[in-house]
Amino acid sequence: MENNPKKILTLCIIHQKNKVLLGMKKRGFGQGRWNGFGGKIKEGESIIDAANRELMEEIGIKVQDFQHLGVLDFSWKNKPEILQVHIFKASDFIGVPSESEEMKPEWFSVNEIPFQEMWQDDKHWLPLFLENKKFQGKFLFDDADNILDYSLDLV
Ligand code: 6OG
Repeated sequence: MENNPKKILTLCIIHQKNKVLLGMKKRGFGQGRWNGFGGKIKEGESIIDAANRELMEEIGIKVQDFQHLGVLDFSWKNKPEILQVHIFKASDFIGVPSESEEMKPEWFSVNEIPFQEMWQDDKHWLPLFLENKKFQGKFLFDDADNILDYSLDLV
């Protein structure tokens, strides 16, 4: 539908035992926050291909097995668009995580995840993600990216 404001995006976090690989977003949407790796799906591209393209562009790695753990809808009070973000986990990857113009990768212990420097939704769903639980949710933000309302359910 030409008026449908929903955009589909990927977000992949590498999780190995007690550590996760996050990236500091250096530019664009979410700049200055730690996050997983991902971005918008291009026309005609599968969601898995998009997840791998973004991993390669952002930190130069490739994944063979993704777990699709979550679907989150993000909206903002004064904006029409909805971002539907598909959350993926991978444990193994090919390549060496390397800094790009967009992202600076870094490993964090699962006990030291930098929630204060992440999107506010992350502290709600990352604990489920770390336990391999499947979830879906919706988050509504204000103009300053603070959560106004949310719902989060196991599926
Ligand atoms: P580009 O616009 O750079 O992709 N993303 C979010 N991630 C979290 N944790 N919370 C949010 O709450 C997010 N909104 C978007 C999806 C943006 C990347 O940022 C993710 C993409 O991986 C609002 O192409």
